[in-house]
Amino acid sequence: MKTFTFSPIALLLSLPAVFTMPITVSPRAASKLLPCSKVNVIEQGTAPWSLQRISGTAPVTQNGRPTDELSYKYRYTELDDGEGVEVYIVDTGIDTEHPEFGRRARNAISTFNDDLEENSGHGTQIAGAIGSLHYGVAKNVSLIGIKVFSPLFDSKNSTALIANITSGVESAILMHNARKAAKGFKGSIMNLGFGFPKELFDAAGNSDALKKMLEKAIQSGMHVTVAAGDRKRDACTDFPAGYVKDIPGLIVVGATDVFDKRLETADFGPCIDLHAPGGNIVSTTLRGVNGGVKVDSGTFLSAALVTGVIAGEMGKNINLRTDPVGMKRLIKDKALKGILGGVEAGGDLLVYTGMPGNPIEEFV
Ligand SMILES: *[C@@H]1O[C@H](CO)[C@@H](O)[C@H](O)[C@H]1NC(C)=O
Ligand SMILES: *[C@@H]1O[C@H](CO)[C@@H](O)[C@H](O)[C@H]1NC(C)=O
Ligand SMILES: CC(=O)N[C@H]1CO[C@H](CO)[C@@H](O)[C@@H]1O
Repeated sequence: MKTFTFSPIALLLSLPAVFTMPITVSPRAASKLLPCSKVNVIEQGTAPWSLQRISGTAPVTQNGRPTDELSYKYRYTELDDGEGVEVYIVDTGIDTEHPEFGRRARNAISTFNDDLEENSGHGTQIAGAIGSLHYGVAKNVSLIGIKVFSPLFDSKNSTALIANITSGVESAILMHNARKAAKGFKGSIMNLGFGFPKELFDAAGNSDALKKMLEKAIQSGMHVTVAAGDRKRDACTDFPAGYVKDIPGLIVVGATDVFDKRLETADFGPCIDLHAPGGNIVSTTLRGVNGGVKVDSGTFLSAALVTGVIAGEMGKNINLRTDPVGMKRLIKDKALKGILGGVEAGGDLLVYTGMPGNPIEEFV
């Protein structure tokens, strides 16, 4: 039997000792990836509550701790650190020099033809929740910024706004297709952490362009995660979330708080596939702002967590790497069922990495 050494990430984070426990992985993945049925479980004792919640079956016990304290426990394995998986973040770009990303982040394209610099922080928050060292689910993914929003440009022109998003999505598809034949390609995920009301698309006069492009993304074998929207209304009326009715391969993510209740500000309803933590989520932001750390709430953060979970699954389920529909089924099958509050209108599932049991909590 092969013995695993300490994961470099555990050293980087100065985590408690790595311990080994048997975990269940699908037999197909096991035969391909594992010399035996044991794999190291890494426990990060300095995690945000959101990472503890997605990697255990039990609700988070705060025991007096604030939600933004970094003392929760995240358990994962070397197989689900997302190594080699490429995540296209269609947003405001990424602060790629942020030390939380190591050398794993880059900005590929800006639809503004500018210097690619991230001027908002929003895209960096998303990138952090997906794959930063301390706040990220998949601590070894490749993060690729596709800049389609910028506070420096007029966003009131809906035609230009939709054109930019559509063009950014198209760029991601082209890059994904170009990478498909490359040696060691492990698959791609497109993260869409935004939602706009239908009226905006109507005003833009080309409401189907983005939808068609997203259909193409699914057909080309990209996994696509979508924020449900944060207008406190039916997610079917916000887009791209509402496209899930016509493009069932999209994964629409609602948001919950630390009590496993739907986040009050989040969209709801039958267009939600599943929920993930989205209230008071600690993540990265621009290095120049508050030391590069930000606590924030919204479905853009819950969708990012699901992106990270999918990246993890891609390490374990090789057969689903370019099968968005199959991956969506797996993610929904593994999710915790019937435990959420405030989700009567739909999506009573909480994303779960499948890590058995719960961390041992010791309070003094
Ligand atoms: C990511 O994976 C690469 C390749 O396996 C490895 O060399 C590197 O140490 C890993 N990085 C982290 C932060 O785990
Ligand atoms: C809005 O953007 C479109 C596409 O970039 C452009 O053709 C149009 O002139 C713009 N409209 C206004 C009012 O600036
Ligand atoms: C590719 C594309 O449509 N780019 C547009 C993005 O938005 C700005 C205005 O905010 C336009 O000037 C670009 O042409």
